Amino acid sequence: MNIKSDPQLEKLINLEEKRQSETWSLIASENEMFDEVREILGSKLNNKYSEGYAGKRYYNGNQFIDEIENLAISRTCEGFGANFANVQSYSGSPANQAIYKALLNPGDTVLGFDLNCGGHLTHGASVNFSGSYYNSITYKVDPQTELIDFEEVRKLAYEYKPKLIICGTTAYSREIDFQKFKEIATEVGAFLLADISHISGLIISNLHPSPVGIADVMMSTTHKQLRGPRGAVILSNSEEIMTKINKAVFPGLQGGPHNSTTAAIALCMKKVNSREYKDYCKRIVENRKVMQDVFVDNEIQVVSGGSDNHLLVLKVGTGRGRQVADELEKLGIIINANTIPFDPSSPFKPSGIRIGTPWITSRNIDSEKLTELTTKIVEIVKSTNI
Ligand code: DSN
Repeated sequence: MNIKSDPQLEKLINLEEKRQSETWSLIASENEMFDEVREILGSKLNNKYSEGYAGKRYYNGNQFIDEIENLAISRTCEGFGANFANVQSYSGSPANQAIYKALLNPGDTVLGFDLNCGGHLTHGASVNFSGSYYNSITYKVDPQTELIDFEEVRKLAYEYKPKLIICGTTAYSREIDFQKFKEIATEVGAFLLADISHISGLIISNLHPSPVGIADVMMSTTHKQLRGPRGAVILSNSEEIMTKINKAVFPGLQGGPHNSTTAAIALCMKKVNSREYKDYCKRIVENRKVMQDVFVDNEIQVVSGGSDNHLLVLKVGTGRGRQVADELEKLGIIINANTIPFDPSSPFKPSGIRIGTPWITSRNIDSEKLTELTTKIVEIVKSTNI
């Protein structure tokens, strides 16, 4: 990249781009966006303000922005098979904030997945808005199986009568049973939110069951498996709920949408609705399986004993996750230290690492390189855990 007016910044951007090309990111939430998506993000759509929604904008001159946003909405609905979508949220956390604002009042009870067990900050962590403005209760995994403990979900739901139950994960490697969550939500009269940010590509590709038609509301970031811009989509089959969500996004929380992002979502939703993309998602899962087999063969403990999706959480010794991550970085392998269920250490010094395969799959990693990376991870985990 050339930035004639700012060589200092040019150098830093080029260094980061070089770092990305010379290392292998196994961070489960990261990916290489489609090239054309990246081009759209630099478009002049960015110059335009367009508070409101198509046909109801506050400023003039939005005829093309309206068409672009409508295209993004219709392709998102088609891709996920949902009736209604909002594509304006700036990213995943603001999208979840908007859903809370639409469905709850401050102080209402929310039942979400524990952060240490694989949930997300916005699912009720005490340090986050979701845990400080709302009465947050969290369910965990079963300590033996390390699978979501539905008995506990039901028990807590009956005890605390949440207004919202959240099923969604950032570090959980197993299939989510949306139907079971819905049954419990219905029994206690709660809304069900499915945060599918990590698995939306697998859902679109029919490699994971879809929550559409089950959960009341769903959301996904667009930059993980979907390879789109940093943004988010919110989906529902209920017009009533989507009307509330639209109001919560704008004017409730945000001003003008980021129109380049909206256009980039329109493109990414076209691209993911293809045979080629579905094959790509299959390869994500296959690559994860290859890695998992090597870890298991080498007696490295995998949380829950395995995975059904794109990621693995490995137990690397009490408090040793960050050390493993740092050692791997020296070898050009980028992963993140992660808590494990009931982590005996702290989130700053967690006892696991999380590994995901979307980005290496986007780079068409071959089997030789995949084996090489996996072997290095095994070596570092073993040498650190002594
Ligand atoms: N930071 C993302 C992840 O790593 O899963 C979630 O927001």
